[in-house]
Amino acid sequence: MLYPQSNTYRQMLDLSGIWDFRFAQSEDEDLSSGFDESRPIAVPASWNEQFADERDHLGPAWYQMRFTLPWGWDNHEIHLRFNSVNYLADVWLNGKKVGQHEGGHLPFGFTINDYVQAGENLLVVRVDGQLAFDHVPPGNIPPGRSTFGGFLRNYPAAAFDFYPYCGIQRPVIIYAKPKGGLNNITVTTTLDGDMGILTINTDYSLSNAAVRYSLRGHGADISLDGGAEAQIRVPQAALWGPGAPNLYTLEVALLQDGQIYDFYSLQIGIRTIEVQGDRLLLNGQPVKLTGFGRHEDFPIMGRGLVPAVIVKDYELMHWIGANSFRTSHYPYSEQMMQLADQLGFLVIDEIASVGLYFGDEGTPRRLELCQQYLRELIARDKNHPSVIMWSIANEPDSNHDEAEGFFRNLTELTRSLDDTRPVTLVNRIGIDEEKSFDFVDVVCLNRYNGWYIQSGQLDEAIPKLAEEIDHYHQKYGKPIILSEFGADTIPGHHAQPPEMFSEEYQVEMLERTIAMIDERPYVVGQHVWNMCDFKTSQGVIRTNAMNYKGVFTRDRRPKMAAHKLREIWAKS
Ligand code: BDP
Repeated sequence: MLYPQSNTYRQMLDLSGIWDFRFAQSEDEDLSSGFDESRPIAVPASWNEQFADERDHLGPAWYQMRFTLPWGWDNHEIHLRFNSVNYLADVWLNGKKVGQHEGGHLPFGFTINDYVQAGENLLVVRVDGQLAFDHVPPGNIPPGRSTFGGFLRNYPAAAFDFYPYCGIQRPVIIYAKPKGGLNNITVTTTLDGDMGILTINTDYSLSNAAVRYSLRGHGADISLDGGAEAQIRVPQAALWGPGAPNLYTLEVALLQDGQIYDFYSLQIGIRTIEVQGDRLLLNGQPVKLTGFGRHEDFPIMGRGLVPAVIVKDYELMHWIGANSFRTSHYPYSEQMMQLADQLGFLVIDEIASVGLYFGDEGTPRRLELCQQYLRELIARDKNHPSVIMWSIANEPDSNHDEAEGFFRNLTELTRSLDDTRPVTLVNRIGIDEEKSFDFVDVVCLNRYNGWYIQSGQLDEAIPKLAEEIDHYHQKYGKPIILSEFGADTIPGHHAQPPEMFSEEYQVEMLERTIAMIDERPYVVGQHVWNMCDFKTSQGVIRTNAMNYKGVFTRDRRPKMAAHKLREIWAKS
């Protein structure tokens, strides 16, 4: 799936702005032809923090907006693209149903030539963010079924630890492209000595067409005429990696009778990523990940796209010496991914399969959704050099008998869609028999020794964690990433000797944990939980409905631990 772009052959119109909004009066209310009474709402943004009431109202709700097509689009294919709507979206144009999409963090779109009209068009979207046991991620699950659905109920009752923000959370774009033009471009890169090899697959439906490929940058200026498949060899390739995010511009021109008919340009990084024994190799060299699990979360915007926050977060990650992050616990915006390529960050790209449990009638539907998310994610992110690994789940109940088949299926599906990147699953405390570690490539462990277990006792916690990590290493011989470790920390709360929730305790826990894993070369990654404090559901373990494990506050001010991490990571 190509991100829309404007050039001589393609045009796009961003529908961001103030739309009309109202909550549905009932489940079966039908406002698909439009409505008069409404309140204004910003798009993109979650709806929950925009109003003075109804924060926890998860829908359904109705959005509408009016637009007029730009001049000259008549002979083109016209597409409507939603970059992210959480959770369930139903779309009508001029009163006619265009389609539906389930799942909150991946783009979807429709060809709308049969729906648009000259003059004004009315776009109506019904969005439902209500939690349900057979959604992914799930919520409102029967008591006792999983960690978050246990006796400690949170509100809203998400089976995951972040606020279930709803709405049209990323831009809505209309774009026009030449009929039968470029639909898809897939680029993979390999190395032969210092020769970079690009293998390109292009999809289009125009007949009697040819394709001209041009690659420019870092001294290269290569043009090649071919068809849907091509290979470009780049002598003395400037490789992509953290610290040297070398990108080439690949231009793909679809030709008819020697004339350009359609055109698309993309940024390509030449790099390899592989697992060899218990190491992770980037461009053939062992790489160690430093960084964070994050969230797309900011006051008022909720999970809505805020370009300034994206830029700020990369600035802070650079300042602190991070080289990577995991898209915990759902795919991040395409803007975030494009900047990862440009700025040289390594990304573990995760679908929204968090809070998964087994043993009820929802499993088949949850599997279907995870499969759909993987297909959509890989279609969206396959060309990003920054993406070095696919994560198929965060902390599922993966010791359940049903889990093995479930995750084997997802692992195989991932490999069939992209065999160039390792696959991982992120395991949680208390899963003694992780069913997936036999078949995934990288062992990701979320561990809270010194927090949820051995609380307040770092002298006990660190050796226990070391023992467990060594056990996993011996058992599987695969690279290990400590994908979460951390401590809730109220900014400004101090204690000597350090105690839980104080800034000193967070510093000491992170410092001692990192010192321990730094002695183990097979621990190829350390991702602190979390980069920033973030909003979650109300519950007895979440003061102010916040998770305070950030090393930065929610408004991006450093806690003591941020300075400590900067000192530690500067040395590595
Ligand atoms: C882990 C989850 C993460 C939570 C974190 C925590 O993966 O989503 O926010 O614990 O409790 O279990 O802070």
